[in-house]
Amino acid sequence: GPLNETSLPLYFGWFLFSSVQDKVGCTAMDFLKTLDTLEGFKKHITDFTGQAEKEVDLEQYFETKGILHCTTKFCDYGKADGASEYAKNPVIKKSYSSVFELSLTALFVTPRTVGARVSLTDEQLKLWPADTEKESEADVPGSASLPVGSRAHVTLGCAKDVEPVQTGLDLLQILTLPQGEVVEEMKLGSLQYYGEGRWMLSLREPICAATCFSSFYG
Ligand code: 2AM
Repeated sequence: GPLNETSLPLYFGWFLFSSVQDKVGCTAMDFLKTLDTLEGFKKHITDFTGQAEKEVDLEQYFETKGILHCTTKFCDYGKADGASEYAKNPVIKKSYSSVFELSLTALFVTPRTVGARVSLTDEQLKLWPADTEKESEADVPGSASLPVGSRAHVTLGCAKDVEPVQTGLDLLQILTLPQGEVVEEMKLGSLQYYGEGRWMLSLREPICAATCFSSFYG
């Protein structure tokens, strides 16, 4: 009935503990601060500015939005396909409000978004809707062939007028491309360029992020 429908959240996901949010936020800011000073990045500056001589301050370029989290299921208050099935799934109910340690294995940047890639364990994949990557095929051709869970990420920031849903699509796009060119070995890991302003830093030491599986109503 209508009551049931209104009780569905905007989305389910893993919410980073506040201490972890600070840590991840700082790591991302340090990365952006360094990235825009690298010669290898400046060489491709037109990807971001459209003009060769212009500089970009990546820390200013991206806006941060709300509490850091990894969305598992976007429900749109019940309007999204499969929302109520997901919410009713016993595995979801059982895991609700439990603590999970997510492994953040890479940071990525595009002219639209900045995010962290999340590598899910088999246990965590049980909370991940199995058709996510297949349903992304229309937006990002090639997604359907990627392993389940490939879209898992934490949005760290979006460029002006860009919605956070873009972050997962940007990640999927990078993952469908051939290995990027290694441009720099940074303290945090190796930095690869994938063309068209797409950068990915594979972290030497993944960030272990304590989270709570829950939902957001807004
Ligand atoms: P995100 O997971 O990339 O951050 C509220 O908008 C949250 O739901 C955001 O976290 C956002 O993106 C996610 N979201 C919005 N629309 C979505 C969609 N169509 N599919 C998956 N996630 C979506």
